[in-house]
Amino acid sequence: MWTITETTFDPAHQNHRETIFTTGNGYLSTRGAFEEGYPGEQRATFVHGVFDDAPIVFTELANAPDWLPVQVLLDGERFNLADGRLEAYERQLDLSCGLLTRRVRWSSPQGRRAEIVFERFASLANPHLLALRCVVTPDFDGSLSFQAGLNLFMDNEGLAHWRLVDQALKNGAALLRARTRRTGIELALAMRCQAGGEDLPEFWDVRGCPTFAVTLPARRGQPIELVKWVGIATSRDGADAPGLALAALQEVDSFASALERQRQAWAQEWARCDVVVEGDEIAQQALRFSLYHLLIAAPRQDDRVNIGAKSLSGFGYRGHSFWDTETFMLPVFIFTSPHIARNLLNYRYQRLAAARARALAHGFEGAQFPWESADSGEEVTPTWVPHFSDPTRLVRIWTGDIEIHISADIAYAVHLYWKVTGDDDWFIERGAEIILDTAKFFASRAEWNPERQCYEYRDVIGPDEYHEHVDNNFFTNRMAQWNLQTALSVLDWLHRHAPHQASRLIERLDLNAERLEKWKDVIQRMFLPIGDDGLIEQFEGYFQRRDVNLAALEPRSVSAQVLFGIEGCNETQVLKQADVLMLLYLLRSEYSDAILRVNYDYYTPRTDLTYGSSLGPSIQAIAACETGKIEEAYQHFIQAARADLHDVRGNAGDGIHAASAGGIWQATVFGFAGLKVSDEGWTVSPRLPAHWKRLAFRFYYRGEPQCVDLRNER
Ligand code: IFM
Repeated sequence: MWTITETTFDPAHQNHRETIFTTGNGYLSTRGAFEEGYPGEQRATFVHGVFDDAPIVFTELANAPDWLPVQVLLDGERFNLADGRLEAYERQLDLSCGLLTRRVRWSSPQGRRAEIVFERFASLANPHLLALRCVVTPDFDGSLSFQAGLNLFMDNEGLAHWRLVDQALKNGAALLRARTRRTGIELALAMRCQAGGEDLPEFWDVRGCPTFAVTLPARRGQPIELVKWVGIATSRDGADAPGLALAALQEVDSFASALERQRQAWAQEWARCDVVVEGDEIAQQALRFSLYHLLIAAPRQDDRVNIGAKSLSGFGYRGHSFWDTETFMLPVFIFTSPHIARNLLNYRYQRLAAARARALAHGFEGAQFPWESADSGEEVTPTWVPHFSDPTRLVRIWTGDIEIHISADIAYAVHLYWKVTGDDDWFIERGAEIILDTAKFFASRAEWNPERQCYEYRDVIGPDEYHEHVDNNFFTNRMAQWNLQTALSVLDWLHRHAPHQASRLIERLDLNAERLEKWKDVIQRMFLPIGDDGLIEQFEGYFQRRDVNLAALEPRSVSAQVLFGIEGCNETQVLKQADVLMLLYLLRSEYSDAILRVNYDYYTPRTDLTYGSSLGPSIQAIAACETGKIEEAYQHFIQAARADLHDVRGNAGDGIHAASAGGIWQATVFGFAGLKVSDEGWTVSPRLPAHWKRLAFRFYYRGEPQCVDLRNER
């Protein structure tokens, strides 16, 4: 199951499908909009790192000048699906090689018929190259025209980010240069088009929209092919962006050979990452679809960028990154593509200075990473946004102020990368500093409660964002404690294995004896109560909140927060996503099976799994596996699998839920296969759903490729 196929075109779902059919190569992604355009489309290409200032959200990925436009005219009648008659339609994304194909049979309003096939891909072999082919087989004798162009005039839902620098014809290629209005990033597109093996003869120097055109005789049943090549580069890639864009066009020969290179490049990706499930086509498709979307968003050549919560596939969250990367996506890369994981962690390392400035601005020490991060590493969470059901009201967003667990989540990811890859050099040079400086932050952020004689974190938001301004969120307290404990053992390790770096970091971060004593004290006296029965209260006072029977509210199609309102939901025990269970998953070896079971049983019926956060179901699936509830785990897994393919929350048009994509892989590998790693090696404890016949996957452990192939014995 390597394809996603659509056999009818329904304009009501076009934005969702644009997300699903996104193509990309880790440098950029282009949504699955039609080459010729369609009313209501959300046409977009996003290039990693190309941010520009925007009101309310501070900064956003700027929708790049469009490389897609192709107009086809049958005897002068412009092909488009809003006109004429659509006689046959199929769109297919080949996940094995990132090729998007659309095949239509169309009859114009005047009755001219043709089969039109579009194919396009973003080259993985050369990230600066984009390829598009259009083959038209007319059912009439007459003329056929192609107009293939570039379009500067793209915007982000009304906000224009681009100024024209210039455009020109250079050695047969059309060159368009643009610059973002506030950040001054230059982007260059170079285009070359051929029909029937010849360059298109006409060049229309339309301002902002350079276009090549040709009109050819059309003969019934004789296919005519247009190939459009676009080179793309930005000033982030080097001083001469136009030169780089033009250079990408030098290497092209035929569409077929470029596609062959594309297949080879993708084959290498899949050789590392593929997961095989036999006996369950839905699971198989969901896994490959998720991996495909992670792979097209994964920066291979650039360690100055992160992956946004919606990857590069939509306008949602404006390209900002959250803990979604480190906690949900990064494990996939750590295990299958360590070079990509390292790039993503370098992004955080390079933003330590901004994280330090942020801690200082809040009156703390160390490094406090922002809840939402973009280019500079400063906090870019919007402070106020329009209310989801009444846009005339504003809602205060508190996550950027108080969802502090992200700093520990990043430290956790650094540690996981080190543990799994054994990359001591990177850890000594960079990773250790992240763990030490986030620990420093958590020690200074901890508040001493003299009555209880313990340390606390007051006024925070945990992973469950239905509850704001809570005290002693267990997840936050325990992850902060873990961060401090890990920092001490890292220091100890550095003293033994890299004494020079240990001294450097001690000096640079001022890790004097008094400070380290304080760390030990915070660790020892952190407020972390667990009930006699093993039940953990998510935060202080949670059990006093109104209990709601979520099951009794079915059937429903909106989240509990929409049902009860923001304040109303805050007063209930309903969770948006795993919180205590998330912690028990991350620190699994430190809590007993009995503790996991009692908390799973308590929190699962109170979690808004279908309509709450898309981050929820995959973690719930892993927790269910760990408690031996395999069929229940499978139901959670399927909920995650449906998130984007079936647009369960109705917002997939905003972009892929990239954390859920990572969670699906984790649920399979850590949940159903039960993969666990330690310093001694790795083990699996398979607990496959009854109908799965086989589960096989690969990963790297300490630089060596490993292979797991499980057959269901049941
Ligand atoms: O990071 C998540 C958060 O956990 C839930 N709200 C959406 C964010 C972005 O996906």
